[in-house]
Amino acid sequence: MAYRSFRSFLDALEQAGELKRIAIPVDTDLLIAEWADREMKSPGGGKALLFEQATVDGKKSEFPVAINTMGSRRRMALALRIADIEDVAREIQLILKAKPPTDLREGWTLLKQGIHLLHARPKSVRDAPCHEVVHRVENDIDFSLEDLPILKCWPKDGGRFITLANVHTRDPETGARNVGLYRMQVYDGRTTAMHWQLHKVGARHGKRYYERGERMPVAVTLGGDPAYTFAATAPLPDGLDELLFAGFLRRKSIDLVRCKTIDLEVPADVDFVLEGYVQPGELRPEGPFGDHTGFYTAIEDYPVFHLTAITHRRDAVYPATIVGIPPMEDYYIGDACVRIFLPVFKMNFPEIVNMTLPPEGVFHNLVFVSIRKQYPYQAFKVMHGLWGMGQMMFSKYIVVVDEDCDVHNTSEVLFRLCANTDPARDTTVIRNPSDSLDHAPSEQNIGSHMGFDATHKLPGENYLRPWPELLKMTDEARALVDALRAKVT
Ligand SMILES: Cc1cc2nc3c(=O)[nH]c(=O)nc-3n(C[C@H](O)[C@H](O)[C@H](O)COP(=O)(O)O)c2cc1C
Ligand SMILES: [Mn+2]
Repeated sequence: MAYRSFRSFLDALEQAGELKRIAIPVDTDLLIAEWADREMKSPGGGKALLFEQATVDGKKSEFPVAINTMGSRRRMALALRIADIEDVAREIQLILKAKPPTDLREGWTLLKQGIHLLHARPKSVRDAPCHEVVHRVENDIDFSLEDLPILKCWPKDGGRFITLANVHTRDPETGARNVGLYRMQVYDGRTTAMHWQLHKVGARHGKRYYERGERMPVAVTLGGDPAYTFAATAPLPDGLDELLFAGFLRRKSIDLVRCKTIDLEVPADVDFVLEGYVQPGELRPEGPFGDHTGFYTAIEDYPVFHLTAITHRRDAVYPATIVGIPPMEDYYIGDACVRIFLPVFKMNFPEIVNMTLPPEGVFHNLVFVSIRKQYPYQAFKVMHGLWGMGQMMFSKYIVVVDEDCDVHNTSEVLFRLCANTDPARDTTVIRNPSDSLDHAPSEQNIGSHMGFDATHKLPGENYLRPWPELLKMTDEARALVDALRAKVT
């Protein structure tokens, strides 16, 4: 199920008619971004783009640039090599429900699940495609980050940004690995910013090293099986290894290879590895950056990443994305994540039927959740529960609707919201941590969130009249009109 390389994923996209090759020179300074933005905003997310002649300061780069490779439901499924994201969700649901088998068929199913989980554990290897070409900073001053086709995305960005960086770090106390997708602003050929925000695991690992006064090894990988990048964006609980999760997703354990200049391991088949370190206490202004909020995030101090080596495959492709006013590629990444983890939400809240983060809310601003409501104030219980779950803490607005409302139909949700709520009675405003990128709260990282109970009201919810009935045609009339319409069209 796994891809041997990022290129083989691009081949699969091309075979599926999901990739456009662009053979003419296009510059990495704004032009690839503008081209990709139009593609991402075309119906259904457009196609993936492969810029075969990306130019940097007018000079053709050695490496092509791939962008929007996960920017549709179809491409997201192709990235994980599955027919449908729901297949993974079903598998996770099965594992969560796993119990001692009571008959042979159940036993067989469990066994197969066990094998998949066994496959998930990473293995160590010595030879790696990502080491085909090795540039150590100490003895190879000719090659630097300036040789990579790194994009400048928006006119007022503080510089070029690596946008699909899989950042590998280790907890110095437990040795636990983490991989997070954090952007990196290029300062010069050997130095970048490291934009792990306050609430992210990379930042927590960093804090441990700073407390010990130790230099922190950091490895950044680009490309390889897209399952790696997807796993790096997934809001897994702290301590759950993204590479184990990626191995589970692609049904094949990941081959890990030791880095050349630091004591960390990375997937052997990625396209590029940037090896380096973060020095305790060193901070430098990062930004501005045209962010997925649709606004520029202001300049702020972030840790600095110092490069010690760049290694790459001989046939490396540079993977990129851009973020901005929705809809963008990242919506489809987040959407796949919510669908895959729906069983986990349902396990915690059995009343949850469906849930989505619509594109307009750029991840955290808006959540639609449908529930099977049985008792008074249950919608509020679900909101508070979600606000307490990992990165769901950032959810600015949560709208809870009844189970018969399709959360993927924003128009239907807004109808329920408008029709079913009395604002004073059916809303709640709470205090919670805010996403670092949210510019609306008066102060960064803290703010208020609002929940809307758009479900039908039960006795005990201060609704003093009988709840009316939603209009619905009879099945018989519907079938008859289906038949009649077939005669005229
Ligand atoms: C395209 C894209 C860019 C992102 N950029 C950042 C970033 O610069 N900083 C950050 O902290 N999170 C960023 N994120 C979100 C993190 O990848 C996400 O919160 C992830 O779960 C963090 O992993 P962690 O919990 O292991 O830290 C980005 C996500 C996407 C999809
Ligand atoms: Mn993590």
